[in-house]
Amino acid sequence: MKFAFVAIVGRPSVGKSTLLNKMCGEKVAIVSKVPQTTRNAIRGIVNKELKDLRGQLVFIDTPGRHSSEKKINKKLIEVSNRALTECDLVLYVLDATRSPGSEEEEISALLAPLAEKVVVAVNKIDVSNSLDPFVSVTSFSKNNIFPVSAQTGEGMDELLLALLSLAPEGEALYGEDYYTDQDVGFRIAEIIREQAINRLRQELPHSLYVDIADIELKEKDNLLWVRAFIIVERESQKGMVVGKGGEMIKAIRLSALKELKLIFDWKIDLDLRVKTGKDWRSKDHVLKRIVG
Ligand SMILES: Nc1nc2c(ncn2[C@@H]2O[C@H](COP(=O)(O)OP(=O)(O)OP(=O)(O)O)[C@@H](O)[C@H]2O)c(=O)[nH]1
Ligand SMILES: [Mg+2]
Repeated sequence: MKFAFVAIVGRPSVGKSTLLNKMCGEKVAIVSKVPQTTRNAIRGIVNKELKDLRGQLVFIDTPGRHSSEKKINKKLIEVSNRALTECDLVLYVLDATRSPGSEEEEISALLAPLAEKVVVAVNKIDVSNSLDPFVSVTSFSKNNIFPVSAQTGEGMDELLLALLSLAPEGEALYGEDYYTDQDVGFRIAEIIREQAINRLRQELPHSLYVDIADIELKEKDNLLWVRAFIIVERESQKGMVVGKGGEMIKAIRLSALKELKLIFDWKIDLDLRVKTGKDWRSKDHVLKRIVG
């Protein structure tokens, strides 16, 4: 039996969270076109038997690495760094549709000392399948670079087999029926954030977070009652999230409910509102609570 913690690292938007969801076969992490969607170390658990190898891989999805002096970016990089120090293996994800620039060279250099425990996935080969630029930018051997598509699932078994082969012997940490360790409130907040990000433009996706103010399970009705707030940085942004005649917040609420229905068996009653948390992205006490 094999067991490993595997940190998934890479630039923003390369498809780390999509890949995690594909490997888990469940929606564990939210996904969007907007860079820096993931803000937390999110665990996804995969039990797998391939060839003569059987094991449990506990993946840790991380925020995309992007150097910037902004307080929130520094926090996000810290989450990625912590996962790198705590893991047994690293899954380094690159994007086949974007030429590797200086940021990629930086990440490659950071991972070079860990080379023995790194497996490289070049993702989005459903769009572009030329691996050559990546072989030259990374110092990793070609045998350890796997072309994959998190969208179609191509290359998944080869990638998982490579990870299982490198994983140390060990016992499973989670029972067979677990695929994540996130609590219900966090998952609901993330789904609401995903639906908001996917509808809003410009700075707004980066300017918001979701706070679950109240949550109550009414067991006899099989009903989960939730009150949540979308929190924006400035008073002037509230109107854009609410939309004309409340259309935007209504659309976010309905699509979040639709997604939540796929995940949970309860009926969900969602009271969703918007409020301002002035300049929250530069406040340590807020970042401490929501990034990590
Ligand atoms: N065509 C294609 N698109 C993909 C694939 N994997 C991910 N995407 C898209 O790439 C975008 C970013 O995906 P995410 O999974 O959120 O990327 P991420 O690396 O987790 O991004 P951060 O959390 O911001 O670091 C989304 O629009 C995905 O639908 C793939 O294999 N093929
Ligand atoms: Mg992500």
